[in-house]
Amino acid sequence: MMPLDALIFDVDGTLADTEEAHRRAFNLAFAQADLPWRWSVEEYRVLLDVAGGKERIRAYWSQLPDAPGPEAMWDRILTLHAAKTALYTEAVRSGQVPLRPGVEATLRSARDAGITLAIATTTSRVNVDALFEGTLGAGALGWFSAICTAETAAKKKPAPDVYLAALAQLGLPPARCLAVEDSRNGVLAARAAGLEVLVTENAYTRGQDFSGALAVLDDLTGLHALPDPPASMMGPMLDATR
Ligand code: XBP
Ligand code: MG
Repeated sequence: MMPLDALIFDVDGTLADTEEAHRRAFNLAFAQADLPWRWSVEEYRVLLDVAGGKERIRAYWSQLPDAPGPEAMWDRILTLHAAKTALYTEAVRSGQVPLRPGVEATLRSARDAGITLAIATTTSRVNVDALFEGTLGAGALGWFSAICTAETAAKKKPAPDVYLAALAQLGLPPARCLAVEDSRNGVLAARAAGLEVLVTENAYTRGQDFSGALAVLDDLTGLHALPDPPASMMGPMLDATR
């Protein structure tokens, strides 16, 4: 394995356990729109197979008996999703969702070791900004040399587009980068972009098929127990955290 030049992080479920906040925001937006839709945790776990909040609403609505045609849906979906995003950003900006264990230490040790940081997420940019405002502060967004979001790449994970966009912005080959993900969709997207992937699973993704990942950890506090690779890839930053 080549030495590491960059770490490319997924956001939802990886930097922070945000999907519960997303689920609550979806349900609140449905209630405010007088829709009887309420996504349970178990229902949302299945719906998370569809990347992208707008696409997720469409996938759910389409299977209801009274669903209109796709064209008639889209404007209503955009309105619902905008309301959901406002509710979600308010929650995470207020600090309701902390970073996952080991994330801040990993970001800081990567910076200390001179490793470039990037983000490749399916979520909306405004959600990324709100998460940082509610955790490390908006200034920490400056730690990332590329922040690629739903607005960067139309085709969402498991398509590789958002990772390809991050690699292009970094001007780095995939062989010198490592993706950090939480879901099968994310592993498939990163692998399709030629990247090796480290998985930190969570309550929503535990048990998914992470075939193709270099290692599956509970969280980033487990970096020091990494098998090789990616341990040798991450050597400089692991030393920085010792
Ligand atoms: C996870 C997603 C997003 C979020 C909801 O993104 O698939 O759709 O669930 O956010 P990732 P939006 O794991 O790639 O960070 O409603 O803004 O899509
Ligand atoms: Mg994710």
